[in-house]
Amino acid sequence: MITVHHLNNSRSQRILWMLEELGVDYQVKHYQRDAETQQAPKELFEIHALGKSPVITDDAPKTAITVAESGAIIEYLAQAYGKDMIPRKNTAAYRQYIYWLHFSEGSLMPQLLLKLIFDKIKTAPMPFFIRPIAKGIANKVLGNYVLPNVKNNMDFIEDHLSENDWFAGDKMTGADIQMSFPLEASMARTKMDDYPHTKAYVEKIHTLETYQKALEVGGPYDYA
Ligand SMILES: N[C@@H](CCC(=O)N[C@@H](CS)C(=O)NCC(=O)O)C(=O)O
Repeated sequence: MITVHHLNNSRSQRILWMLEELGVDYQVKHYQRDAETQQAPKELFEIHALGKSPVITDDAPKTAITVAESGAIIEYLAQAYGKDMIPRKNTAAYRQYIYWLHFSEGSLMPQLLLKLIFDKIKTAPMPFFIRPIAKGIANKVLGNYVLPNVKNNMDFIEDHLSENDWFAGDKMTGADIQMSFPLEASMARTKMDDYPHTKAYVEKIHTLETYQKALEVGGPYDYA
């Protein structure tokens, strides 16, 4: 049986969606973020050394295994339980699948996280005489580095989705599931006026029955 160690309101939501899409049996162990720090509880360190979510354990078919890191979990589940979520090897669609599976956490999420952190610095509690300095530095990093990179990434995604219904090939794959979280997070924090295809894509995945079922299983999720 697969167990998803699910942290509320987190990337782990997409693993629940993947499992609903695959139609395999699984159970969920729920973990709650600390209300103040938003950190995961320390029980997650008992499952994997980094103490993050998602992480899954699977005691089938033969040996018990633990898999961490969303992209690796999606790839593992697709390989083990449903090849339909991976395009055929050595095809253009397969190369796209690998690309977007890695792009999500490797390129896009770091930029979105930097934006979140530097935006937070501007409003963090601090002595009044420090604020203009902190704000100045944050605005400089945002303006010179972070925002141009976020825009570049988002323009690139918009371009791709203006010509493709899905990220890899002509049907949904694990790459779509992996890309869902950063796009949802962007939509929650950014005006999407310049990204109509990306916005429509996120709205489309939100209507899927499997996505809705995963939401019921996972509990409150800010980005749906
Ligand atoms: N790249 C990792 C990121 C894992 C990660 O940072 N998860 C967040 C939830 S979205 C987490 O566990 N945060 C709680 C913490 O850092 O204490 C993945 O995609 O699995």
